[in-house]
Amino acid sequence: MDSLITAVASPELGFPAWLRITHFINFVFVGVLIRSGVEILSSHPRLYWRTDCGPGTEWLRLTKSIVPAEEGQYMARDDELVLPKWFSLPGGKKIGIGRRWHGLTNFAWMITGIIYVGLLFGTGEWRRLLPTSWDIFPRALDSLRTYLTFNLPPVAAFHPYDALQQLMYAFIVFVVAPMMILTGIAMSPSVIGRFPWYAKLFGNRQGARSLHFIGMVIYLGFALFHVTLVFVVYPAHNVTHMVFGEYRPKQFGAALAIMLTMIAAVVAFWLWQSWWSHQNLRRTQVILNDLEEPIRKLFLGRLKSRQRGYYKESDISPYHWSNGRPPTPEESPEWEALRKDDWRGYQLEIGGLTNKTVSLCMDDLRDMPRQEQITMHTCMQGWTGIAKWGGVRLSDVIGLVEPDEKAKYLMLTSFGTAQHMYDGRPVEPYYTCLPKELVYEDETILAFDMNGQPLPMTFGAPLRLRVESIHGYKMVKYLHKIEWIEDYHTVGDGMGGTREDSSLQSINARI
Ligand SMILES: Nc1nc2c(c(=O)[nH]1)N[C@H]1C(S)=C(S)[C@@H](COP(=O)(O)O)O[C@H]1N2
Ligand SMILES: [Mo]
Repeated sequence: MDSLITAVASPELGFPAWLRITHFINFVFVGVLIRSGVEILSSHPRLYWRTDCGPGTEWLRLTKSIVPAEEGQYMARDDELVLPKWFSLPGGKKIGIGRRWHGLTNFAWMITGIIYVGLLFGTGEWRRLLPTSWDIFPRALDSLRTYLTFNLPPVAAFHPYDALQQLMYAFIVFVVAPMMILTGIAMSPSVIGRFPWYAKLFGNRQGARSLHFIGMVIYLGFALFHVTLVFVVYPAHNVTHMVFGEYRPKQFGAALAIMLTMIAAVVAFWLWQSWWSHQNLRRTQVILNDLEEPIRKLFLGRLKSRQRGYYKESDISPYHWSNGRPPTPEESPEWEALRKDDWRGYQLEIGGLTNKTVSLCMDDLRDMPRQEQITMHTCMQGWTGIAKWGGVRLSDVIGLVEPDEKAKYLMLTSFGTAQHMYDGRPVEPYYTCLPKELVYEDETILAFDMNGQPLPMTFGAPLRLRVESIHGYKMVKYLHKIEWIEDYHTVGDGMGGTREDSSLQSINARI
């Protein structure tokens, strides 16, 4: 049998070093992607085909919690699951860190993939994966029948894989992997804010999110099947090929030991990532963020939302999720008093590093040129909702004052407070810092109307920020004041906003 295997092993379709190395790196990265992906999913453990994410419209619900039908009763934050640290990356409801691991690893994984596919075609090795004749299908069926009856196809059927495995590998490399990349891109509010049609390719953004999840399930199922086959079907052949690049039947034991050690090391690395992330969450946040920032700037930095005119009234979501409750009378007696008086005494303060300070009441704001836009809200936790927002352009409002040369960020502060603080200290007002390019986007507005009505309490009355090319956590509700500042490091905990300070998100909310 040994001689037979040697005779069959095709001369050019071997197991060259680049193939074995990229295969190994891919194994490491896919594990990281799945573990961090699970962390991301756990922050909104529901999957939909509809954009509005209404209660009961999930096709898959991974939590026992039931969402009440009435808007504003249940906050997205209440819905987050806490996963064990060994299970997800980093575990323990740290979605901000999970997202950064996912993004960074994804980038490295794609580069590995490009190198791998480039070399496949450059060396002629593509023939190991891509079938060259239709009879692959009947042959794969034959293989399947053989496996299902607990038999093995003859060694002669492997070139270097049998037809069934070849088809599966080709499917994973040329169908599932590209699908994961394409659906992953649709997760970015910058991409679908600029190109709303892109999400439509998958039905809508929730369709893309669901397909992304299904792709992960396929990956997991495939991994299980694939690993089983490696160890069940001519293991000596597979394992020595994977380790040494050639068939060395006498060294099967050594090859197996090397391989199992490497697998154990990878598993240890995965667990170490969770442990290291939790060691010092702030350090982890800063390091991962700094590593990812240039990539985000390069690919997403210039994308500005262009959703006006794309969505129609009929696209407006019948249900819209919320995050962040209105301030309680204890949190903000001021807001409470203004609300009782129907916002008559409300004054939006605009100042900071400026030539003067200006206050605007609701009537002043309503007298300014009005902008209306039907846009999709994407919360970084995963849900979306489409609504019609009416208000004034932020650039018009801050155009009333002249910022200093030093002013680089616009800080917007709420009457409401953070839902919790990172270190457990008493909750502070919710705030965010926006870099200039977001401040001056066409579709960045201060909204006082939602779906043709004055802004409801849950959604930020009397005034809230809308920046349509980024995630929802920067869109301050119950807006109190606006200030030009020099540097966001000097306010709050220095990370750029409440969600950045307390939930370890990144100030660049484009992905
Ligand atoms: N004041 C305040 N604004 C806030 C929040 C908050 O907790 N407090 N949550 C943010 C987050 S994470 C999201 S997704 C959106 C949700 O907006 P919605 O409740 O209007 O849907 O508000 C943002 N603005
Ligand atoms: Mo959010």
